[in-house]
Amino acid sequence: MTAIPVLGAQRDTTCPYCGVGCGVSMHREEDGWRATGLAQHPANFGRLCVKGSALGETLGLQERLLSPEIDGCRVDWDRALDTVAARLREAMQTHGPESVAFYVSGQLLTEDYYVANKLMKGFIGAANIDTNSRLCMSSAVAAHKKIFGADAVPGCYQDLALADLVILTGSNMAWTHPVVYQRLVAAKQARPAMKVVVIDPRETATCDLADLHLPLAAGTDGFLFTGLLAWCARQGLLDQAYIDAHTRGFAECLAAAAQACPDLASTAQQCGLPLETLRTFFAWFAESPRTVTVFSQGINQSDTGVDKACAIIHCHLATGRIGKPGAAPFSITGQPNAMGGREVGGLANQLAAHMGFEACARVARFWRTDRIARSPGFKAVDLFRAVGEGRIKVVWIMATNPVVSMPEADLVRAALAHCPTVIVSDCVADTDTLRLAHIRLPAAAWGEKDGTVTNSERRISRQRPFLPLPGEARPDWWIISEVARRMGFEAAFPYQSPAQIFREHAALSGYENDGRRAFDISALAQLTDQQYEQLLPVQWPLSGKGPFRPGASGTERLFADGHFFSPDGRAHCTPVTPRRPMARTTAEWPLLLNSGRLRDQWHTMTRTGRAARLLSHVSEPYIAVHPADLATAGVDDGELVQVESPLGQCLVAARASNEQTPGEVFMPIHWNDCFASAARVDALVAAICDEESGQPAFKQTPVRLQRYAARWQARVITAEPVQTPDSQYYWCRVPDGALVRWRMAGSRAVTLDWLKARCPTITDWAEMVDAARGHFRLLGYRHGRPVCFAALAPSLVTLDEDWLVQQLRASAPADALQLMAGQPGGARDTSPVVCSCHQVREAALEDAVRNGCHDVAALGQCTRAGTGCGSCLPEIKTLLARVRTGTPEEIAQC
Ligand SMILES: Nc1nc2c(c(=O)[nH]1)N[C@H]1C(S)=C(S)[C@@H](COP(=O)(O)OP(=O)(O)OC[C@H]3O[C@@H](n4cnc5c(=O)[nH]c(N)nc54)[C@H](O)[C@@H]3O)O[C@H]1N2
Ligand SMILES: Nc1nc2c(c(=O)[nH]1)N[C@H]1C(S)=C(S)[C@@H](COP(=O)(O)OP(=O)(O)OC[C@H]3O[C@@H](n4cnc5c(=O)[nH]c(N)nc54)[C@H](O)[C@@H]3O)O[C@H]1N2
Ligand code: SF4
Ligand SMILES: [Mo]
Repeated sequence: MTAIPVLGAQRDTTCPYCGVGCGVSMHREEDGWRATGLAQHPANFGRLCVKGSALGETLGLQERLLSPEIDGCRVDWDRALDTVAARLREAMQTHGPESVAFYVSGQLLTEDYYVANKLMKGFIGAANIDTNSRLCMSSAVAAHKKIFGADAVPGCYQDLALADLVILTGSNMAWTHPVVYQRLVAAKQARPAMKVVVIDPRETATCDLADLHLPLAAGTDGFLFTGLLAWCARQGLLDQAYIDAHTRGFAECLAAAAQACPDLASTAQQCGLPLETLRTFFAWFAESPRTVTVFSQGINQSDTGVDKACAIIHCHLATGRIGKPGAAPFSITGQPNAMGGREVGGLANQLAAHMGFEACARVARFWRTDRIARSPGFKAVDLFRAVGEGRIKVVWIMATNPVVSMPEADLVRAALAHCPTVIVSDCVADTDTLRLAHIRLPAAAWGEKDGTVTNSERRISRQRPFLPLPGEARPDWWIISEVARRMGFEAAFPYQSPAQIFREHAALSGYENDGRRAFDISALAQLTDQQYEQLLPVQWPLSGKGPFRPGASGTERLFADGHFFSPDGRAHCTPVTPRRPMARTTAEWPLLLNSGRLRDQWHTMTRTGRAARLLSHVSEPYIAVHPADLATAGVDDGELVQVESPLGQCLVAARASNEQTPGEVFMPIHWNDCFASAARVDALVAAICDEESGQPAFKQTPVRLQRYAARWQARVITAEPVQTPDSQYYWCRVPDGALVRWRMAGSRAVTLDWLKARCPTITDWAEMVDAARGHFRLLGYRHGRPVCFAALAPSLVTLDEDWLVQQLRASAPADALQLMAGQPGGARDTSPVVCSCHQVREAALEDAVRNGCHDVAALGQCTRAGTGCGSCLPEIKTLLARVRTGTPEEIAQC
C-alpha cells in the first residue's frame, strides 16, 4: 500500500456511515490506520460495528478521484471552477434560475450543506436543491412538522434502554444501526423483563432480540398503528388529561381511526396477522407507559409514509408517551448527516435553519440578499424528471449516486445522458453517476474532511481530519464557495474555514428566534476556532442565552413540558385513513419486491466495496425468495434469475430463504454497474411517491422471476485488468486486495479464446481441457508467475477461492496442476463467513456447537466468532438455535 502522509498518530472523529454517529478514535499503526470506538462518546461509549471497525481498510488512494476533469481531460481547479460558474450563470441568464439544480446528500458535512443551500436558495434564487434525504427521511420530516410544528426527534438513545417496551418497525436495526442495537441488547440483558417487538414482513437479524415478531403484510403498518389507537380508546387507555392539555384535532383523528379500524379482527385481517399476535402486542403496549417506537425505512419508504409516521406518533400522544424518559416515537436517521441536512434546509421544500418559505424575508435579511427563492423547488423524483424533460440545463450532484439509488434509475440515467451539463463532486473515480458527468470535481473524503454532523438523537459531533488532502481533492464547502465567488457572490461566500461557516449557521438558527423555532444552536455561534476544533458532542437545541460553556451537552429530550412548536404550542393530530400500498401484484407480476441493506455494505459500495473483509459476508448480488416461490418458478437455490418489473431488469443469483413470506422477495440495494452486470435494484422500482413528502415507495415493487438458462459459468481470479463481458452476459466482481474475483455466466456458448480475451494483458496461458464434459481451466502467466486463474464449466464449479487467492499472492505458489484443480489437497472450510472480524465460517461454528459449545460465550471462546464488533451475534444465535434444535440426522447433515 502507498504510504499515506499523516497529520498525527491519533485523532478523534465521527464515523462516516450510519446515523448512530459513533465517536471513532483513529490510530496510526505500522501498516495503516486502525479505528477503535471512542469510549467517552455518548452515542457509542466505545463500541463500533463491523463497518466502523473496518474504516482503516477503506482509506487508500487507489480508485480515488484526485484531480478535476472536464469532458474526460484533467484540468486545473481554476479552469474547472470557472467553467462550473460560467455554465450556471449562462443557464440562469438564458433560461432563468429554475434551469439549474443541485442534488445533494446526507453524507455532506453540515458546513458543506449550508453553503450549497445558501448558494442555491439565497443567490441563484431558485429552490431546486434537493437531497437523497428525500429518499430516506422526508416522510418522517413531514410528519414531525405537521404534528410537532418542527422537524424534531423527541427522544434520545438512552430512552431505548429506559423503556419497558421497544417497538422496532420497518427497521433492521441489528444491521443498519448496529451500535444502538447493541445498546438495546445490553439493556435487555440487564433488565430481561423489558420487551422488544419487531414489525417487519421479513424475519430479519433484528428478530433475534424480539419477544414478538409481527410479520405483517407489506405496507400495512398504517392499519396496525391506527388500529392500536382505536383499540386504546375502546379499552379506556387514553391519557385524556394529556390530550386535552397538549393536543389539537385529536377527536377527529380518533374518529377516523375508529372508522378505519372498528375492531381487532378487521385490523388483524388487514395486516395479515393472527388475532392472538395482535392482542399480545396491543396488551404489551397497554401495560408499558415507557414505550419507544423506533421507525425507519419500512415506514418512510412508502406511498403513505407520512400517514404511517403520523399514526405512530398519535399512539404516543394519545397515551402521553412522549417527552419522558423511556417514552418516545423515534424516527432513526440513516445517513451520518441526514439530520444536519434537514437543519440547514437541504430539502427543496425547506428554506434554511428549519424555516420554510414563509420566512424568506427574514433569511434574506440575514444573508443580505435580494435574490432569495420564494417557493419550494423540485423534490428528487421531479427534479430528475425535469432534467429528463430538458427543463434543467445544469445539474450539480454532490456526495450521492442517483443512477443507482433513485427509483426509475434507468430513466434517471437517460435524463442525465441528455442533460447539457452534469457536474458531479465525488471522492472516487468511478461510479455509475460519474460516468455521465461532463465535469468531475474531486472531493475530500472522510479522514480528510473537517466539519460537523448531527446524528439521530440530535447530537452534533465533529468529523476531524487525520490525513492531508490528497492530490487536488478539496472539501465540498471550498468547492461550492469558490464557484459562488466566481458567480459574483464574493461578499456572501468569504469562507476560509468550516468553523466560520458553522458559526454563521448557528447564528442563523438563533436569528429572530424567540423560542418558537426548535432548531436553535445559537449558543455555538460564538465558538472560537479552537473551541470549534475541540467541540464535544452536543445535542440541540442549545440556545444562545448566556455564555457558551465548553462541555455543555445540550438537550436530551424534547417536549417534556408538553409544549410543541406549532403556533398554539400544541401537537396537531391529523386524521389518518390507512390504505394498502398502491403497487399490487398481478398474475403477470406475481411477487412483491422489497429492498434494503446488508450488514457489511454501505449503499452503493464506493467505500465498503473496497474492503475484502466486508465483502466476505455477502460477495454477490442476490434475490431472497421463499423456497415455495422458487419451486413455482422452477429455479434451484443459487441459480441465476432474471428479475423483471415493467420498468427494467436485473440478473442475480436466487437465494432460497425461509425468512421471506411467500409471495414477497428481497434484494439488497448495494450492487451497481461498477460491481455487477445488472443488479441495480432501482432499475426495477417505479417512482410511486407519498404525495405529501415525495418519498418513493422503495419497499413494494411487483416483479416476476425467470430462470436464466446459463449454458456456462466461469470464475476468474486475477489482479490483471479484465475486460468485462458485454450486456448479454452475467458478471460480478469481488475486489480482494489487489486481486479481483470474478464470476461470469452466459446463455450463449463461448470459446476458451473468448475467456482469454477477458484478460488482454496476459499472453502466456496454460490450459487444461475436458472437452467431453465442457470443463476448462486456465492459468495465465507473467514472467513465469501465475497471475490469473480461470475455470469455465457448464455449471458453477466448486473451488477454494480463498486458497487460490493466497496462492496467486504467495512468493512460492503451488504447482500448476494443483492450481488448476482449484483447491489444495486436504479439505478446507469454504462455507460462508459469519464473523467478518475474525473470518469465522459457518461450518466451523457448526462443528463447535456439535462439539459442545452451547452458547454464544462458549462459541466465542472456542472460535473467537462474535468477540470483535459483535455485529454477527444475531446470526450466531440463529445458527446455534438451528444446529441445537435439529434432529441428529439434520445435525449430521449440517
Ligand atoms: N449496513 C448498513 N447500515 C446502514 C446503511 C447501509 O447502507 N448499510 N444505510 C443507512 C441508511 S441511509 C438508512 S436510511 C438506514 C435504513 O435502515 P433500515 O430502515 O433499518 O434498513 P432497510 O434495510 O432499508 O429497511 C428496514 C426494514 O424494513 C422492512 N420493511 C419493508 N417493508 C415493510 C413494511 O411494509 N412494514 C414494516 N414494518 N417493515 C417493512 C424491510 O424488510 C427491512 O428489514 O440504514 C443506515 N444504516
Ligand atoms: N430500492 C431502494 N433504493 C434506495 C433505498 C432503499 O432502501 N431501497 N434507500 C434510499 C436511501 S435511504 C438512501 S440514503 C440512498 C443512498 O444512496 P446514495 O446516496 O446514492 O449512495 P452512496 O453510495 O452513499 O453515495 C454517496 C456517494 O458520495 C460519495 N461521497 C462520499 N463522501 C463524500 C463527500 O464527502 N463528498 C462528496 N462530494 N462525495 C462523497 C461516495 O463515493 C458515493 O459515490 O439510497 C436510496 N435508495
Ligand atoms: S453503528 Fe457502525 S456504521 Fe453506524 S456510526 Fe457506529 S460504527 Fe459507524
Ligand atoms: Mo438513507
